[in-house]
Amino acid sequence: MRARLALRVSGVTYEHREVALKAKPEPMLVVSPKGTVPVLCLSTGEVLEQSLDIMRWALMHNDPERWLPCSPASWTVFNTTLDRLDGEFKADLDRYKYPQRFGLIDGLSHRTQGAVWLMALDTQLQSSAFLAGPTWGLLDACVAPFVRQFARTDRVWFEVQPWPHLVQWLAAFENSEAFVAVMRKHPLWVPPQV
Ligand SMILES: N[C@@H](CCC(=O)N[C@@H](CS)C(=O)NCC(=O)O)C(=O)O
Repeated sequence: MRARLALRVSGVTYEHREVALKAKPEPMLVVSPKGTVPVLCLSTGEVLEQSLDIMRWALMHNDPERWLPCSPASWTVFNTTLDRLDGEFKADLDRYKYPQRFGLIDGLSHRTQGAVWLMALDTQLQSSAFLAGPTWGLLDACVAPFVRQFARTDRVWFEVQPWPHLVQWLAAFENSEAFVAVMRKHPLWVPPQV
C-alpha cells in the first residue's frame, strides 16, 4: 500500500503485476529471491525490493504534493519514526493480529504496547494536521497502512480509545481518493508461457 500510494501521487507510469503470496510466480523470485512484495523492476535492470526505496525513487522523479521531507531535520524525524514503526510497532502489530503464529494465547499485551506509540502519534496530531506537518507527506503514507491494520484488528476497541485525533486522521485517509485508488483490486498477473 505504501508503494502504491507513492507511485500514484508521483504519476510515474509502471506496469502493476498482482501476485498471490501463496503462489509467488517464478519470474518474481528470479528478480527478487527474498520473496516479499512490493518489488519494482526498473528499465535500467535495477530492482527495488523495499517499499521505502520504491517510495523514494517515485518521489525523486516527481513529487507534486511535496511528500518528501524538505530539511535535514525533517528527514531525521522521519527516519526516527520509521525505525520505531517498522521495528517495535510492527512486531507488536503482528503479535496483536496473529498471536497464534507467535505461540501466544492472545495479543492483548502487544496491543497495550502498540497503543503507547499510537498515543504519542495522537499527541503529535493535536498540534499538526498530519504527521509530516500541515500537509500529508511521506511519513503519513508510511504510517497509515500500519495504523489501519492495527485499527481493523478490533475496530470497536480502537474507536473508543482516548486518541480522537488519530481516529480522525485514519478516517480521513480511509475516505481519501488515494486510498480508494490504491485499494482497487487487480487481476492476478499470469506470467507469459515460454
Ligand atoms: N520491509 C519490506 C517488507 C515487505 C513485506 O514483508 N511484505 C509482505 C507483504 S505486506 C510479504 O511480501 N510477505 C511475504 C509472504 O507473506 O510470503 C518492505 O517494506 O517492502
